[in-house]
Amino acid sequence: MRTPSAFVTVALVATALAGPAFPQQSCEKLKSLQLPGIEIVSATLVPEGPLDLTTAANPNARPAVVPARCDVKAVARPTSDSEIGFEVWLPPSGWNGKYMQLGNGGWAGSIPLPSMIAPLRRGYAAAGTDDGHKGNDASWAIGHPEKLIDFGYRAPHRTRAAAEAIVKAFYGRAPERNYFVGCSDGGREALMEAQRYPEDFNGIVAGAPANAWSRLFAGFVWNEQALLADPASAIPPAKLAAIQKAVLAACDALDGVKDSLIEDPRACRFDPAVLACKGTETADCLTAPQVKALARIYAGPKDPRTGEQIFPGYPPGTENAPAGWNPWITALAPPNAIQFFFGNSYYGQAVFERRDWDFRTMDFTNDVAFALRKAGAVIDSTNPDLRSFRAHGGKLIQYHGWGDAAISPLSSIAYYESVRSFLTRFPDPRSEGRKQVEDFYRLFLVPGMGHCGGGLGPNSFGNTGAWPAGDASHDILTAIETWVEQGTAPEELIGSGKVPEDAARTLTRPLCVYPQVARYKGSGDPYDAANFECAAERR
Ligand SMILES: [Ca+2]
Repeated sequence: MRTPSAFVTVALVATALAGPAFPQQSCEKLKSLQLPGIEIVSATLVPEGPLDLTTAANPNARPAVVPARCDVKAVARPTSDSEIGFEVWLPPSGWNGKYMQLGNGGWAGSIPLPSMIAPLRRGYAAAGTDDGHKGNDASWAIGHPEKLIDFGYRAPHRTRAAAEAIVKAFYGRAPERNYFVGCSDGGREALMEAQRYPEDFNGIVAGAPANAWSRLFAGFVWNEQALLADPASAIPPAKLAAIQKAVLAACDALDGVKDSLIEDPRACRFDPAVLACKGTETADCLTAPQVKALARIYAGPKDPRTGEQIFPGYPPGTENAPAGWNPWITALAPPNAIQFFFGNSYYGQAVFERRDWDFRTMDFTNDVAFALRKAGAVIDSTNPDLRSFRAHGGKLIQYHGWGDAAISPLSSIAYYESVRSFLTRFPDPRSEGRKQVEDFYRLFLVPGMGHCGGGLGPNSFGNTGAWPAGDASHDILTAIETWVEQGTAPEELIGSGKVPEDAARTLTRPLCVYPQVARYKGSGDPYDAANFECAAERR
């Protein structure tokens, strides 16, 4: 068996030679690599072939063909209660000299293998972690504060450090660039890394971040209470089409194009009362309790004592979109009631650690404050101080769909603005004005898009992990690479998708750097990005 010191020697020699990015040793020998607090479970050279991607949360996942890789499975145990599973995939040939770590979804609990395939195909060494537990709820958190920390921030950070050592041992040198790409919980992890470990990554893509976790999940319970306030409050899926239609009638044309997409729903003033049934209840109208529930969902949770907005409500316009409000918001019965599941698992299991916790007891003044102090202190990634990340030269791209029924996109704006506000007190002499933030952090809002993808409109721009095969110049993953490696910041992305009213047609649309919006030039095909420009204000 090779000793640790022999590994160090190999690494030093290879570094000195700065040789090509080929493996300096066999994959199998990584099994005997000695790293403090890390157990290498296996190191196996796997030929290209189908990989089983089923997990507890996704038991019906189809297998995918994955390129050849040196597959390193490992466990990190930074505390006696830790069991952080992670996996590193190393290209046996054609390594691009870089590392990409992929984020999780929901409560994590499995390694995000599906997201690791595209980076591997692109030549990256790719890795992901299960965040320190198995399974997709938060029952593991009861009585395990160290596991909560592993989930909150330790697992991605430890994975990053261990993966670098594994890459070094295999190729003889460390990655030249390090990237983190994640959406939802992965977006939370992405911002956590930028805030807490600003030197870990050169480039970060944070999609639809669940970074204000405690407040977001309070919103889930808020919706739960709104829809179950009385038996007549529930909003049946059959009524979502009428709601969306009424919203679009009021707001679609505000952006200059009637296309069933609302470029900036903040400009939309929609009163749910217009849907009130005039006589007999039908699928096209809402009863008084349903109007009240809908208004509460749009408004979002508020502290009943101070009136403070705990978390933003949901923008109107995609209530009936695929994977939209049903199942995210309005579904009431398991297994489809996603927000109910998340709200109850966080407040019941992670915050109060009581299996019998009842969402009806939620006190939006004291319980949210308690959550922020307790679990939120390790899970929430809302710290606006990105000075160290900026000083380190880090670049951050964030995106969020305007039709996200899981996490209100207004939350992304709130975090971005909090960073901007914070940094005005600490100006970087190399930047001016608004560029203080834009020089390292840009936010893109996507009209119609659902949670991390899906929904309506221009919802495809490399966000779902698949790099476009052809011209990728406006793809988000190419954008972060270009920004980090060439210093050129993205001025716009191009999203593509289906025309909402004609699924047989394709549309493209510029996605603009917030706070700019895409403005129709006034002539030409409104489904062609060429006929739009990113502008500071709506006309
Ligand atoms: Ca429109």
